[in-house]
Amino acid sequence: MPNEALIVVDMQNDFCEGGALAVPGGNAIVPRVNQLIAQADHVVLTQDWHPPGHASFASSWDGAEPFSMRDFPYGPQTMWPTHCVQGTRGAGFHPDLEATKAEMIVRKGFHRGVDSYSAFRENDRMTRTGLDGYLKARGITKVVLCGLALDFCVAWSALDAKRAGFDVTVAVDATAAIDLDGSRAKMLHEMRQAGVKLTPSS
Ligand code: VGL
Ligand code: ZN
Repeated sequence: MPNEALIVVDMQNDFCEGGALAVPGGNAIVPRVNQLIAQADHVVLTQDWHPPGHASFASSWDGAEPFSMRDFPYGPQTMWPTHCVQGTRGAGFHPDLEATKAEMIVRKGFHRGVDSYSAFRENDRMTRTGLDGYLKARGITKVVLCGLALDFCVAWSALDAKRAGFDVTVAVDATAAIDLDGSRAKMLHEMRQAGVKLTPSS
């Protein structure tokens, strides 16, 4: 459909097996993601793109453990292993991802002190990436999301897309989850509550 865009979230080496923040099942979804790309009229890719020493890295703080929580000026923030550093191989797209057709690549997480799970709004919930305006300027009313990780960047992007007024579907079979402290079930529930469509439906 011409008014529909596929948003492929963070299909990067560091989020796949062998990467710094590997999501179990990340490599396995690439063929399914490529199928969705082949069927789509418009494709947007997102790319997690952190400067060295980013505030979301446990390594940026004395004594912070990866996967622990830390209070940030904007609220609680998970401490992640160092990942997707700008210009590194880990920040690159999965080598088998069919990226050629992408019309737009949204980079996020480049402000040193603010993380950005969502492709629309950074974790301070204030700073906007511009994707909302870009899609609307192009007449897009419906978005389909896939990629990594289901319970962080895909879910936050889907919820923000819904808040921004788009018709939103998540292709769950083309995602994989980190599942930190039950985050997979929690975010699936939040998405359903918000009116995000989940396919294949269960
Ligand atoms: C992501 C944690 C940190 C994601 C990005 O793509 O889901 N998760 N940065
Ligand atoms: Zn990140």
